[in-house]
Amino acid sequence: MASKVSLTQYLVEKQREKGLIPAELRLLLEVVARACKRIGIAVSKGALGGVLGDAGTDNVQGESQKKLDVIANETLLEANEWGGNLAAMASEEMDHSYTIPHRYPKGEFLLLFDPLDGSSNIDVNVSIGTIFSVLRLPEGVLAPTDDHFLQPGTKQVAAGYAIYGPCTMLVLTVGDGVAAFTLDRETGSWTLTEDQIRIPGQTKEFAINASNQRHWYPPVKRYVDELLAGRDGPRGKDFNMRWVASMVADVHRILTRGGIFMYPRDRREPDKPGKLRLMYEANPMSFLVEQAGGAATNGLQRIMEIRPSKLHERVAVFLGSREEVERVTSYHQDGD
Ligand code: AHM
Ligand code: MG
Repeated sequence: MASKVSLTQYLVEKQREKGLIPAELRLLLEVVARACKRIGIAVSKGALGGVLGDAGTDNVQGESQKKLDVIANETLLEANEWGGNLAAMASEEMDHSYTIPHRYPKGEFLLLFDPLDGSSNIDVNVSIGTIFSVLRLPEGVLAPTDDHFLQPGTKQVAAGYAIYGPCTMLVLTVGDGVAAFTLDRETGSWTLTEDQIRIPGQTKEFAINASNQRHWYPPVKRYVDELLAGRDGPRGKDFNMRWVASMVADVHRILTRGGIFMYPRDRREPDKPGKLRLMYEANPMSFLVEQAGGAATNGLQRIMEIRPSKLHERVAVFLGSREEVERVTSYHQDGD
């Protein structure tokens, strides 16, 4: 391989030499990457592009949408609907799945995305991103509906995210490890900058929104209290805390240098299983983290084995360095 490997070369190798992915999936991922490039350009224009601020609408979960939430959603839909490799798409920003219109050829894959993750950071110029996941349309299905998306994360054939930070990066798995590509803004191409990313098993860094502390259930409180006790506590070492409030940025840091990310369910809404969305956030991030040697649970079970019951299902999330995720999960054994 040439010294600089492009996204296309990387995917062609997975397709041709390793026989890991069909050509249709490669083409689909290239279109997703192209859409992310476009979203990244819109993000980087900021106030000059008129993309900041509220859109004046609410999404299906009653959250107010930012202009960029809407722009990113439309960019992904438009880029992907005519490619011929998809049967339908589902988005955090849409009530129901979007079936590929009849005027375009239909493929065998389903694409899910959180078009703009970290919306609260858009207007303050802090890293945000796009998260995506690819499933197969179940065999024999001619007209896909929301129900056909309700597959456990173990069925994902690809997942990844684009992060719009100081540089724009694409982090991807097709089930053969995790690779990171950096966008060369001058040539417009994605260049492989890290392959086979590994998350260290141990860490000294954790990420949680500590302002919710008073609402936490005992297992999470116990785990974080032990971290905060530092070298004099049961863990015998000092821990550092980081919370960007963009899952993409927090997970990117963990893939880069280790750590644990937590968004637990809490007492504010005892009937809700958490804040983050299983299909658009937790499953794709869990696939990446597991492929990098880490772990991801909801405190009770492996996230990727959860059988979703609805498209916009929420879930508690503990992911990152394996030993830490196993520890906090073990604290949940007697329930919370
Ligand atoms: P979003 O998809 O609407 O942006 O919400 C998800 C985000 C995550 O990126 C992040 O981890 C979390 O919400 C932050 O939540 P909080 O503001 O409660 O700290
Ligand atoms: Mg999100």
